[in-house]
Amino acid sequence: DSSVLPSPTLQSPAMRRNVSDGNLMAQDVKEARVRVIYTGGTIGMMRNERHVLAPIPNALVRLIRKYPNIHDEEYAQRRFGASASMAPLVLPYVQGEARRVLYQVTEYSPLLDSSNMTMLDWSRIANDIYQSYEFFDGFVVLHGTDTLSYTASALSFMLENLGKTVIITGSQLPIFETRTDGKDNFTSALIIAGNYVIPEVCIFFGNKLLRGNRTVKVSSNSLDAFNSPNVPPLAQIGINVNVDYRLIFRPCSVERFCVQLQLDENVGLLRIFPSISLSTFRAFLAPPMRGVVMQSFGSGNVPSNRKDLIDELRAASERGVIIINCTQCPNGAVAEIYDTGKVLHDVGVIPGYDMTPEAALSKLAYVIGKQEWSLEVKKQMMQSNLRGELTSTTTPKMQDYDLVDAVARSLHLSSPQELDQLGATLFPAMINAAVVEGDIKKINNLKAYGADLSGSNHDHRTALHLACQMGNMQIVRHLLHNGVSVHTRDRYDRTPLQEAVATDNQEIIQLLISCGAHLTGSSRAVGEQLCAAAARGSLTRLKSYQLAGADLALCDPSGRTALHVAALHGFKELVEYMLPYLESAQDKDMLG
Ligand code: ASN
Repeated sequence: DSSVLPSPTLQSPAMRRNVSDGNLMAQDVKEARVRVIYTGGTIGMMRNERHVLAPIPNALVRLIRKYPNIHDEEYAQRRFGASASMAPLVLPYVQGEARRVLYQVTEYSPLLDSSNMTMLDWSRIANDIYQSYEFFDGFVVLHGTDTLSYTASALSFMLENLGKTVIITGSQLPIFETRTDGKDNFTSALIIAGNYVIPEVCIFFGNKLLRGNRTVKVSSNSLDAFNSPNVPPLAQIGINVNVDYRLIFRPCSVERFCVQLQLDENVGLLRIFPSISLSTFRAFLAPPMRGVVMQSFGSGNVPSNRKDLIDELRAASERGVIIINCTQCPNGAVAEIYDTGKVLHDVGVIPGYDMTPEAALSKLAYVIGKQEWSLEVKKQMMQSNLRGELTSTTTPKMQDYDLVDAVARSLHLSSPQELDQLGATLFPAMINAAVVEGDIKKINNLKAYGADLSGSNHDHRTALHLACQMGNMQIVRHLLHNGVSVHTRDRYDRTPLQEAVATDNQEIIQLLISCGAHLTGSSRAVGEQLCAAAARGSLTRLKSYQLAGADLALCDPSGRTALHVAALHGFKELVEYMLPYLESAQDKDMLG
């Protein structure tokens, strides 16, 4: 009955808020739902009879249930009663966060050391996220560290128009050991996935949240195993969680979340070295190869005096092989500043700018896998910034914080923290004022001054909540095109979609739905709203809910449908409208 709604076991109870001081008490906190996909990796390994680490099936969840820092059994008992052993796990409430995180672990079989993972495993993860997307606020993938950057990069492309937080993490030491980084990485990933809308595939490791497709594994033994050499962390975890919202890459098209599962495996990484033989080079580029990441020296240079190699590159490119030039340097980008690099352009090699080899390789597999794109479009896409994976020379620079700087000067503020705080206070208020006035020009000016249009106010409400409430279609569309999330829930758990339903603005409802918005909360709560609308005789509201994806057959907590209520009050028009829907729902029930 609840195809668009989270499963009933995961519903949040009615909110009781401590209004007097604005602080949330632990028992008043709302809930967020996170799905954990556990694929394997050291985090869940133990030493086997050969004294080496290997994954142990069915052990992780059993351990977590006994670990009070990762699972609050008392809350689970209170919340889910006797069936608590089958119920979701509960992260104890973390002071300062808006929501308590409930999480459900899906364990893959077999659990894999990530060195054994293939592109099929990436597709399985992507598909599992896709299938359960509307039931959860965010996703955490537990994964081995060895190929984690490849998986994160691939998922960033495969998950198209992603609107929710996806975090991949793992550890260097098993979570079962006394000294482990697994516990911190896992709990921090859960907290962020449940509390922050960061619509990217990220890696959490060593107290940092990094953009997945910018990462590389840099150490086989440090607990700080990942680095993002060309982009700063999206968030840093110290005593507090500090998210740098200006860095977040947001999808800016009005399209629903979807996945591309098709990847082309005929791709490869070719690392150039002095005196590389022609036969090796030729063998590598030979069919069925369709896409190659060539890792060149320094800022994109190859031995330009090796005519034999250059001719091979030209021939491969003419055969339709897409060749991307990336640097072997851990840091920096390719640029045509030497003769030894310029030659590549002339034979059809495409600049990969500052992409990591992991990102470039998985992007090739994704782009070549797109049946609907021509070779020309594929080449164009490889040079375009699709998910924040590259900085091209044409990426415009933002006027950073000019306005805030001016106000800060007059207030004698100067430290970076004070400036950030001022920006976080000033901008949401000014954007809200512009939304109320319906002034797109002002919104654009604020953006040019460095305002984050996705920013939220003290009640966690974004400009999109307000624009939906005001019913201004033009502003709603503008905000969506600027990447403002349809999934942010405010302090009272309301989404922009609920604002649009509450004002019966059906055009806006439709637009939000086409951008991936969906109803949240329990089916019973929606059933209650439908019954309330029926009791008022409001056919418009019923239609608004239906447009937003609600099933008119949903019941309120006493088991009544809106049809019962409309009949009771004698609202003939409503009964006539609902009958066909409820009859067909009943037919389906009987068949099922
Ligand atoms: N070999 C392990 C893996 O990638 C390494 C780890 O998780 N730390 O699965």
